[in-house]
Amino acid sequence: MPPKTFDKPIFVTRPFLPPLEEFTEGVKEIWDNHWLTNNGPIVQRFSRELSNYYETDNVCLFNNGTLALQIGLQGMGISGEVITTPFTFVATSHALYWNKIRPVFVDIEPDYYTLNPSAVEAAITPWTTAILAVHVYGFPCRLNALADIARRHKLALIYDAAHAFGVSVGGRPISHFGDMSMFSFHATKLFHSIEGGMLTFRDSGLKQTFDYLKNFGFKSDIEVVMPGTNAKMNEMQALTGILVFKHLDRLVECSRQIDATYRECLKDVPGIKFPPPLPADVKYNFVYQPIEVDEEQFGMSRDALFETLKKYNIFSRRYFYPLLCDLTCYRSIAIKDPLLTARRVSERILCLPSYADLAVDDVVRISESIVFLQKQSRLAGVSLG
Ligand code: T4K
Repeated sequence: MPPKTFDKPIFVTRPFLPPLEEFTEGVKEIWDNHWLTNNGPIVQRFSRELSNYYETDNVCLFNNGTLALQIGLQGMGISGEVITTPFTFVATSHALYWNKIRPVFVDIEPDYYTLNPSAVEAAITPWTTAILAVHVYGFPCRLNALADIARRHKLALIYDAAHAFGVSVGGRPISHFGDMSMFSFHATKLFHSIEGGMLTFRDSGLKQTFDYLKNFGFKSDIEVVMPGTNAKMNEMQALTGILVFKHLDRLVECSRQIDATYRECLKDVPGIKFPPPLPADVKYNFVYQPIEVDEEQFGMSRDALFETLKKYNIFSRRYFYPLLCDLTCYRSIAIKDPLLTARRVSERILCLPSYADLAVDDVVRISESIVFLQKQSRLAGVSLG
């Protein structure tokens, strides 16, 4: 029997909202303070909480992750060429572009879709100044291999950790690796502050520069020491972040159960591949639910599955397709790496709905729809793609 269509759309994600009473209580404080932005008391409190959580004073908050990364690159003085991944959200390479840096796209690895260290090393030129790697879906990059390459070639190692809030490796927060990490607190993330972003960094001397750059370059009310921009987090964002933060462990646990349910329900479906379980020393956040769809084995292409699921009110997403290097704005950049893995993965990847409020019964229903479509397309003996 065909699966029942969901009454309401099930999107790939849905922001977690803290209990309204908690939010109202916090808003009263903002009203009492009459302080809305420009490093207010709640932003300062949020910053302290994150400093404690990440065990570092080298934390700087921003109004979104994209500007955090842009300013981070600028503050570190990165220029020339930066080796990066084409399998990520556009903001990663946009941040390079806004700093007039040339992105050099190289291939990813097949299991966790992070930068392939050998491909990185092969792409180094005299103009290379940094590696910008992405912990895509929160999967930690090849940390040791990348650190080794960066050290030997004297390159900065920067992580786009937009997806990796709450991830740790060997008991160390993911922010402890590399020279700088950027986290996104966008509403679509497991942990969010409506919009928001954070930099963590090794060199404490950078803090002052980042603070100047996100506030027009002001040193005092009459002294502007650099041409900064406006990238400050406001009090409403910080309040939301503080309230969501209190629920983080539960959010991760709900997402873990969703992951386990999908894996169980879809384990025997031909042509559906999950990333392998992570090494035991990785504490993961289960922020996305990526699967790969092999058209030949599944009987239907990834795109056909993506479209057909919509008929059941299930809105998955092709994060990340197309590859960045194939987008109109980056197409003119010459690419030496054939990007074989990135191309294959990008053609097959599909992120299934996953968010803390998604009931496990609904995950089972989504999975049943996928099983049904696979069987149906097999019976039809033709690809719907
Ligand atoms: N680096 C990486 C690797 C990133 O993934 C991102 C952002 C960044 C850097 C930049 O960080 P930020 O500057 O954003 O802090 C979304 C997010 O907007 C973006 O933050 C995220 N990555 C990217 C992967 O996903 P879209 O264009 O796919 O979002 P949208 O509006 O289509 O939302 C997805 C689904 O979420 C919707 O179908 C419905 C649901 N939704 C969304 C919003 C905003 C809700 O239910 N409620 C909502 O309020 O980019």
